[in-house]
Amino acid sequence: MSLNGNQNNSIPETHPRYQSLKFRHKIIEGMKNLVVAEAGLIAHGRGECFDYILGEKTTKTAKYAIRAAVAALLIAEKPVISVNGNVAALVPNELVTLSKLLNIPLEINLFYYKEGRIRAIKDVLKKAGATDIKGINEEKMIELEGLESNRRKVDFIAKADVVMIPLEDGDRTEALKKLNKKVIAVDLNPLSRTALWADITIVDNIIRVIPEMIEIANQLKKLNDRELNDILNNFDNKLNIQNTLDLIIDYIEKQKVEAFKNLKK
Ligand code: PTJ
Repeated sequence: MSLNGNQNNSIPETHPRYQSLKFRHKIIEGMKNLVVAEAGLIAHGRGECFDYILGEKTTKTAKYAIRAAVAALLIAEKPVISVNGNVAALVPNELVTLSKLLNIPLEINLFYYKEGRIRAIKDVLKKAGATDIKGINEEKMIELEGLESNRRKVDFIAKADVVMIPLEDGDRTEALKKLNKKVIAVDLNPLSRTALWADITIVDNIIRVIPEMIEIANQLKKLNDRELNDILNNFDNKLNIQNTLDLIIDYIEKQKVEAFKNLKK
């Protein structure tokens, strides 16, 4: 079987970068269907670059952050997961599974407004089985204080106490923090403003994060609030980001030797 982005561009499964190319094509298809913004292609490329220097795997620091994130979502009174175009294109089914498992609504929230995008994303989520989708009725939206971008228009997020924001640009984390919300970010760039401002920063690819969260949620659902709070209180986001940067440095150091080992010249 092969992957068809378009008819001139089929990628065999044996291609050494098949997995990465498969997700690239999901983003390209998403852009053609209005789900993904044009800038979403560039954002994806930036993510791929950071993923490379993390070794394209879920690191132990990402696992700590994922555990803390799931604990925070389980303890929360009004949690919500914000969904943008890239996330909807990459992991719609997994996102819906997580949302149902934790009983958390998904809220469509876009940086790049374009007529028809909300509907296109809603259709993708519905097709994946979502039943609780917020952010689809413009009339019900209110505007977040201190934010100029289109992301200021929110629905359930306005009332939420914990907001998970995968693949976010710049300034919304800051605005959410000023409104006393706990923010969980998923961002492959450990030094982005979102990553640094969030309470819990998962530095990993969303395509691995959501399946891992599903697995951890199944385990943590059995714990009581005191045990969940212990997980949360033992998590230090600043230290975890610093440790992630150390892992990147170690990985690059190793690659100075390893990268050349398998080359048959
Ligand atoms: O659909 P919209 O209109 O809401 O727009 C979505 C994008 C992603 C285009 C918009 O939010 C944007 O421009 O984001 P930025 O400023 O490019 O930031 C996205 C961040 O996500 C960057 O730090 C990337 O490194 C990171 N990123 C990209 N792909 C992934 C990722 N992080 C985790 N998993 C990925 N697959």
